[in-house]
Amino acid sequence: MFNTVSVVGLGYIGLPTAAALSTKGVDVVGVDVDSSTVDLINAGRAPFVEPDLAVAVSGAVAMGRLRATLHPEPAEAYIIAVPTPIGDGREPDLSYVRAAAEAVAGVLQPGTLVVLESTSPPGTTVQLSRWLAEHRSDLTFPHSAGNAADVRVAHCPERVLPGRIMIEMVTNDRLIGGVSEACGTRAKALYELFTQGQCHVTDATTAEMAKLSENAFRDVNIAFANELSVICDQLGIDTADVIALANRHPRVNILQPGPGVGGHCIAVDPWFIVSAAPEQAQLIRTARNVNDGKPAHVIAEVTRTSARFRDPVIACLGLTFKANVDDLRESPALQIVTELAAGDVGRLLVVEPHITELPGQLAGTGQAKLCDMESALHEADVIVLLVDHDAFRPVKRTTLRGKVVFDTRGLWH
Ligand code: SAJ
Repeated sequence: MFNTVSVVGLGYIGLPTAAALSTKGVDVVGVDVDSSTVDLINAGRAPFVEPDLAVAVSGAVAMGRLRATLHPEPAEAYIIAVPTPIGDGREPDLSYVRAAAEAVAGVLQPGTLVVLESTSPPGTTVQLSRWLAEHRSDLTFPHSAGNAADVRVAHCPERVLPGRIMIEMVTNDRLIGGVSEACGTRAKALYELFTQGQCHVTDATTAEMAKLSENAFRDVNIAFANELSVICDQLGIDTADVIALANRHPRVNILQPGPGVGGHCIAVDPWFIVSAAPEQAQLIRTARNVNDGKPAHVIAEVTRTSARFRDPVIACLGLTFKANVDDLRESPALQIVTELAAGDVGRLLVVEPHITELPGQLAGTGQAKLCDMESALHEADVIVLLVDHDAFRPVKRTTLRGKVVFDTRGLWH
């Protein structure tokens, strides 16, 4: 039913989607503005680490089912998976979606489907239809022509968890939001090619809001755990004990506190809701602020304790935004270590098994060095566990004896 599909934006979502589609007998043309990404993919390599992705990409390219280009070519369907960041004022920045719309508009034909996968504020998919229409007065679009439109436009928000993308890409249910009913039906047919989960069809704006609600739900629940941890620190009570015991109730399931919430999704998407309904989004805004405030709490505690030592050595375990990934984007751990370095709090020994060199912002301070776990734990006066990597789990309790330990994740509890 679809012979050629184009995926616009070959990042954490677009490339795995392109690889998944190419296993279903579809010819996939990936489009990206970054020529080094395009070259790498055409050489059969993935530009970032995600379990099972490298083998999927090399297989798809070797079979001739996947290739990458800088400019869109005619296809039966386009999947747009570009970033939707927030600007300085925490307003959604839709410039990448608009640029993608402008890039594909010129190659649209009657019958083409355009799907927006990027997490987007309510109304963006309808706006995408308008942006496409601005460039093609010869075609009709669903925001004005409904089911009769030449071009079909839908939203199908990505829902995969980094670290499990290749599995969840296939097994998760999908939300399909059509700008018209016909758009929803067509988009469902595309996703049913490679999805084993159910495809739930609704309108575009409901699908946008449902996706944002998923991430806001998680953010609010993590904020609850983070606020509890700050309260327990203040009262001298062990947070991990409190949560473990409270979770023995059949209807209580408190998430894990941490050094803050990172990544490019949960720390960003709730702001789209706040920006769409600033008066009403009280709890969602507060949760964001609670989670954004957590790194400062960790920094203050570590700074206060380290001041008790002469020339303190501080082991910082983990830099990534969450466990078992190599992704440093919006990482609270990186923010904490960078600020400890800038504040000259002590000599910092950074243990991060998923990277090979310190990021520039940290290396530049001269206060931190990348270190293996054994020597960092041996030398340290203060140990700050920031990421719950599996590699940190088997630390012997005797190694920690006599040191001040901040286990922000409750990993060693
Ligand atoms: N975190 C905690 N405590 C917890 C769980 C997470 O502090 O109990 C922290 C993590 O360490 C990390 C941040 O929250 O810093 C976010 O991590 P995550 O694993 O909860 O989520 P993401 O950002 O990797 O992926 C989320 C997922 N959304 C939901 O689970 C509702 C994923 O399914 C989405 O596809 C993704 O956002 C996205 O792209 O929107």
